Parts: sequence; C-alpha cells; structure tokens
Amino acid sequence: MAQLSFERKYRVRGGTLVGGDLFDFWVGPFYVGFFGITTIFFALLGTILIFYGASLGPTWNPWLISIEPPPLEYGLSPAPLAEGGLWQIITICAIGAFSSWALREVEICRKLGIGYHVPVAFGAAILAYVTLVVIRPVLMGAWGHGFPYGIFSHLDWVNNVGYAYGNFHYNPAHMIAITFFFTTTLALALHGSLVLSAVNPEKGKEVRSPEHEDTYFRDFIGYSVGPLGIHRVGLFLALNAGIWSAICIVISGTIWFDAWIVWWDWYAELPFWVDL
Ligand code: UQ2
Repeated sequence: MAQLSFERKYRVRGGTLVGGDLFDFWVGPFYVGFFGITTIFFALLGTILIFYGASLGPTWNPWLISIEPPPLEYGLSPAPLAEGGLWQIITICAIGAFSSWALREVEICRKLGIGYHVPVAFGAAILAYVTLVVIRPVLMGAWGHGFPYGIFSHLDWVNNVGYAYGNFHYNPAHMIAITFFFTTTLALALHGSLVLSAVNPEKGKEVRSPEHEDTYFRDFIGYSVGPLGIHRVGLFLALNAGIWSAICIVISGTIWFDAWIVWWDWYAELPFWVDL
C-alpha cells in the first residue's frame, strides 16, 4: 500500500492511554496525544531552566556551561535553586519528558496494533539515565552523587567516578557492558552491510532476496541466524549494553566500595592455588 493511503487508513481515533479523544490528533506528520503535550511541557521547561542556570553561571561557552547537582551536604533534601535545586527540577523535567516520549510511543503502537518493542527498548535507555541520577544517588544518600549537566563537566564526572574505584575497566559489569556495545556495532555492521549488498546490486541487475543473505552466511560460517533473527540478536545486544551499563554503575558505591581490581581477588583465592 502506498505510504500516504496507508497512513490515511490507519490515522484513526483510539488507542490512547489517557485523555480519550481530547488530544487524539496530529499536527502535520506528528501524532500529539496527551503525552505529546506533556513531552513538550517538560522538555520546554527543562530547557528554559538550563538557560536560566547558565545565566547564573560564569560562562556562556557551550562547552563549559554546567548545571551542578547539590553539594553532598544537602543529602536527599531539596536544595536552593542556585545550589543544585535547578539540577533537581531539571532532572524531574528530563524524566518527565523521557517517560512522556515512551508513553507516546506506546499510544502509537496501540493505534497501529503493533508490539511494544520500541518503547521497551527506549525504556532501557531511560533506565540507564534514571540509574545515574536517581537510583544510585538515593541508594548512596545524596543527590550530589548525580552527574552534572554540562558537556565537559559530565566527562570530568565520568573520569573522576571511574578513578574513585581505581580503574573502572576492572569492574566486571563494565566489562560485560563494553562487550555488548562492541558486539552491537559488530552485529549492525554485519546486518547493514549484508542488506545493502543484497539490495544494491550492480546497475541493471536484480535485487537479491533474503535467501541470498541466508546462503551468504551459510557458505561463509555454516550458519545464518535469519533475516528476522538478526533483529532479535540486535535488540538483545543493544538492550544488554544499556542494562549492564546501569548495573556497572549502580553496584559502584552501593555494594562495592573498594577499587574494582580488588574484586578479582576471588580468583587468586580459589582453593586450587590459595595455599601454594
Ligand atoms: C544473517 C541474516 C541477516 C543478517 C545477518 C546474518 C539472513 C539480513 C548479519 C548473520 C548473523 C549471524 C550469523 C549472527 C551474528 C551474531 C552476533 C552475536 C554478532 O544470518 O539472515 O539478515 O543481517
């Protein structure tokens, strides 16, 4: 079905989670919905507050602007606006905007009668962010453990937190997360190149079918995961990259306090050689 007539057929009322028909409309190509309105509200308010915070700070250099979380002394209480209170409200706006965006995705899925894979996948990214700025700070007892909202400042935060546990690359969950990030790029490179190789034949030649793609990999490595399977593999790898990232940071400072290299002492302490 042609794109335009398909969209005319499926752009119908219904499937909303809240608000009934009230926000059930499109603006140009964009579905709005209740959560479109809340997305715009939180995103706009958060952005305005970032600019306000920048106006209180020492610089307009976009690389150096930074909205800092409250000092650790404030614990988990609300802080004055200029001392981390802005960071707290901006964090609420960010979570409000991300969650609204995910729920707008859900409403679009419901309208079309498709699965919820996209909002679930976005949920893994939201989980990683919420782990950094809510779950871990709450477990550690201070909003000051969240990361600052600035381009260079958040890089400095990652650097400093990493070295607070010796060398973060010894964190086993961090190792697993990195392995999933790298494997995600491997899978997408294999998939993207394979699809393009089949659908972009030499001039004048026919587009090749998914069977050609299967046969390529069977000839090559004796196995093809299949044109549907590769997308299952891809989603699995990408979700795990985000989830293990969240795990690797949330265990640091909550259940593990030492340098991460010390964690590997269990290996030296195995019974086979501990008494040698
Ligand atoms: C495949 C297939 C595709 C693909 C790719 C494969 C026809 C178009 C890339 C090959 C993938 C394999 C063997 C699994 C790779 C696993 C990891 C963990 C990287 O068979 O079906 O569809 O795009």
